Amino acid sequence: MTKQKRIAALHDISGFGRCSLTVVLPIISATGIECSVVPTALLSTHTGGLEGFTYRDLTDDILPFADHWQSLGLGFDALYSGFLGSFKQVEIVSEFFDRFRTDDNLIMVDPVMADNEMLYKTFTPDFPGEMRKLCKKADLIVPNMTEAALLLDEPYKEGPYTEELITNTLKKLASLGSKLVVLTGVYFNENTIGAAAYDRETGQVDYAMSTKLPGFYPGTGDVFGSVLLAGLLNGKGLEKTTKIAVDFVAESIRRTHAARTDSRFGINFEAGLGDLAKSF
Ligand code: PXL
Repeated sequence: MTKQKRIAALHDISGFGRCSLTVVLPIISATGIECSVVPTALLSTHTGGLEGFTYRDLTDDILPFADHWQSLGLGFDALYSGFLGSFKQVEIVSEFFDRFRTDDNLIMVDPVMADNEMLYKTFTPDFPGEMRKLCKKADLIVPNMTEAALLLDEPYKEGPYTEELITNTLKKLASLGSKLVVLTGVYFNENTIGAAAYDRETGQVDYAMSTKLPGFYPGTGDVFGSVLLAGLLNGKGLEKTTKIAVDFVAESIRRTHAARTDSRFGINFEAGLGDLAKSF
């Protein structure tokens, strides 16, 4: 019998708007992996264009979760962090990683803080420096192009990009500390967009592209990251998994676009879960 894999996901719960744990949990479960959650904050909606959201910080609950889980002897095949609300929270998540890191588990940090050249509303300009420290502890980081610029303390560059620029960016990001980097929002022309994956040990760079559709949808990074991590834990390999994740996001955007849903409500990933489950 194969061992049941288990991920600990440290993200907020945004009650409405399809991002963070309302996306991570169903996707990871659909791929046959157990998903334990450490909610970092509780919001009524995400912060991307929906006004008047409530926000309850849950930082003080994180280490008590860790204490209890350690007392139960729990272990995780991967630790996956996303939206973190404050400097203190980043420090505590860093301690959580120290407590649950083993020789063979995978730590994935999605440095959620910005998109489209802008920091999300709840962050101050010094936050990227703190996130950079957390990235050092990761085996894999998954920034978008805006987050990459912030992590590298460089000005954001408009696309279309060249392969040379993307390869240099991947290498600089890997020098922050992680062995693997998957960069999203990569495009070489106006018709396609996707991700670039880099393995520092082999030096290999792989691209996965899909047709570009207009519009901006919150939560796509969380959908992408969840499929990516589930694929890696299911032994698909970095290149193939990046392609699966890019295609899954593209198909979800296509569905949402066709239905003309309010883009702030997130992407329709639900209709793709059945096929995703079968492909794993
Ligand atoms: O998907 C990223 C995300 C997660 N959590 C919250 C957010 C966002 C992006 O806007 O606001 C609360």
